[in-house]
Amino acid sequence: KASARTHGSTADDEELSAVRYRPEGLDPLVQKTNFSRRELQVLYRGFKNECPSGVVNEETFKSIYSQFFPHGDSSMYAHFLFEAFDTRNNGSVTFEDFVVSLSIILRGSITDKLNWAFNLYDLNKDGCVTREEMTEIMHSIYDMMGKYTYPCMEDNAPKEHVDNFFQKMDKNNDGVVTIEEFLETCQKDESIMQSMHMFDSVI
Ligand SMILES: *[C@@H]1O[C@H](CO)[C@@H](O)[C@H](O)[C@H]1NC(C)=O
Ligand SMILES: *[C@@H]1O[C@H](CO)[C@@H](O)[C@H](O)[C@H]1NC(C)=O
Ligand SMILES: [Ca+2]
Ligand SMILES: [Ca+2]
Repeated sequence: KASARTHGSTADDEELSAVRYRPEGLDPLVQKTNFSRRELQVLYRGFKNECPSGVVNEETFKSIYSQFFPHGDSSMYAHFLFEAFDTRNNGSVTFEDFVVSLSIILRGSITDKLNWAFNLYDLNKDGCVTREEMTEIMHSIYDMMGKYTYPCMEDNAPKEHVDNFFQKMDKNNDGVVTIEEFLETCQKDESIMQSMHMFDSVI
C-alpha cells in the first residue's frame, strides 16, 4: 500500500516502520544510546542491508573500509576497529553493540569518546597503551590512507606521531600510557584535542 503514496514523508515513514528491529525492539536502544527512535530505524535499515544475518563480522568491516579507502590497505585498521566494536570479544558485532559504540563516537561526552579511543589503541585490552600498540595503530592508519592519496607522506611520519604521543602522554615515563594519563593530558591540552581530529575522520 505504500506504493499508492510514493511521494512525501508518509511513504517514507511507512517504509521505515516496516523495518522493525525484532530481537528486543528499539525502545531499550533509545534508552541506551543518544539516538532517536527514527535515527535508530534508519541505522537499522542500513545495518540489515549490509548484514542481513543481523550480526557484523570482521570481514564486513574490512569490505566497508576498503570501499572508503580504495587507494590504501585498510584491512589492519578495520581489524583494530572491529575489535573495539566487538565488546563481547566473540567475533561478532550485533546491532546493539554497533549503535552503542556509534552513539559514543558521535554523541558521547568528551570523556566517553576518549575512553572509546583509548580502548581502540589498547590493542590487547590490558588497560595500557604501549609504544608497540601505538606504532601498529599509526602504521595501519598510514597504510589505509595510501601513498597514492598522500604521496608526500614521509616514511618516518608514523614514528614521529608515536614519539610525540608518548612524550605528551607518558607523564611518569614508565613506557606505557594509562587511561588516567591519557584522560588527564587530553582534557588539559587543546592541541591534542585538535590533533585527534585525524581519528574523527577515519572512525
Ligand atoms: C556472540 O554473541 C552474540 C550475543 O550473545 C551472539 O548473537 C553471536 O551469535 C555470538 N557470536 C559467535 C560467533 O558466537
Ligand atoms: C549520551 O550523552 C550523554 C551526555 O553527553 C553522555 O553522558 C552519555 O554517556 C551518552 N551515552 C552514549 C551511549 O552515547
Ligand atoms: Ca595494551
Ligand atoms: Ca605512564
